[in-house]
Amino acid sequence: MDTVMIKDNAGPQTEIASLDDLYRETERLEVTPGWVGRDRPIFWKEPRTDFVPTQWRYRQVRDALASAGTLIDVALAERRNLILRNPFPGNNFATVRTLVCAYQMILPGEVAPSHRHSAHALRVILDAKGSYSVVNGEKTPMASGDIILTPGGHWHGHGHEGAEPAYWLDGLDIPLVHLMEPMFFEEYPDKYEKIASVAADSRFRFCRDAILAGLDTAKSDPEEGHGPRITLEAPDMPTMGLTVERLGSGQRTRRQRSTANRIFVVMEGSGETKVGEETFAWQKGDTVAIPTWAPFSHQSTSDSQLFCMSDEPLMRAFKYYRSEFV
Ligand code: GTQ
Ligand code: FE2
Repeated sequence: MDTVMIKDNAGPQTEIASLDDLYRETERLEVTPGWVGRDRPIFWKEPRTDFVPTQWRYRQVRDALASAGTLIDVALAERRNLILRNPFPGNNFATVRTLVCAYQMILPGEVAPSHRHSAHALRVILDAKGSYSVVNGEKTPMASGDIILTPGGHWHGHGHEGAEPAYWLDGLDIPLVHLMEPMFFEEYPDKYEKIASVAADSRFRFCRDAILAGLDTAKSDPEEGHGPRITLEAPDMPTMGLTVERLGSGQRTRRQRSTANRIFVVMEGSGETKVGEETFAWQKGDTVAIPTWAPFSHQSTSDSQLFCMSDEPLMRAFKYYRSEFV
């Protein structure tokens, strides 16, 4: 075997006469041979993930949040939320690879302090009357069936002028921000942002009636991959694809898989979702996480609306998107 001499200004010449020498040298140089086997390989044949298909039941989490009401003060905690942590060992908080969800509750009379962060956020309002969000100074109602957007970098806080605790589901792209590392977070200087305007008709709010009206004229999918479906356009938060689909009682969708990571939230109705080998029976407010490439299909048992948030737009933009019926 030929001997290669490496000139190193910082030290003596190193002679590499054997593979052992070579590996000692690659370690010293902070490079790693691309040809060696490793515990976590660099390539694999098709998408695989540590994330597991998981369901969370709104009723159960809501009861826990109700108990948290007297124990946690939002003025101190900032948000009274319970995060839907995907239950695989070592996972910190993510729900799927790029997205995280949490159920949140605010009590009548409370105001949750304003802040802003790089992560884009949205809320699917489950049970709320009289609560509101303030997004960049604009106060907008958060009522049952609404979907509220908080694009990254926008100040936002929440308040409640109603009589009953208000519940919703938050969805954010924090795991993606952690991956790419552009995180900024700032508390509002005076804690509570002044309300500059009040708008029921806000670009940050898809109100329940508008969503239902959109679904009334939505076309059904000839391939039966989904029910009649609308896309919620959110150009300020391009990391997330947002849709709402309607499933009439007894309607099924075809079993499919895609590279996108998806989270379904039951806005209305009941039914079940098969993911891989598992079947999750759901009702209003429940959440189902579908990691990349897991085959899934829905079947409703009453008229239902399913909200879906996914990283499909990212997958498409990067030319990573693939899907098939299985
Ligand atoms: O309401 O601003 O569930 O910043 C997680 C992070 C909610 C919020 C969450 C947040 C919020
Ligand atoms: Fe936030």
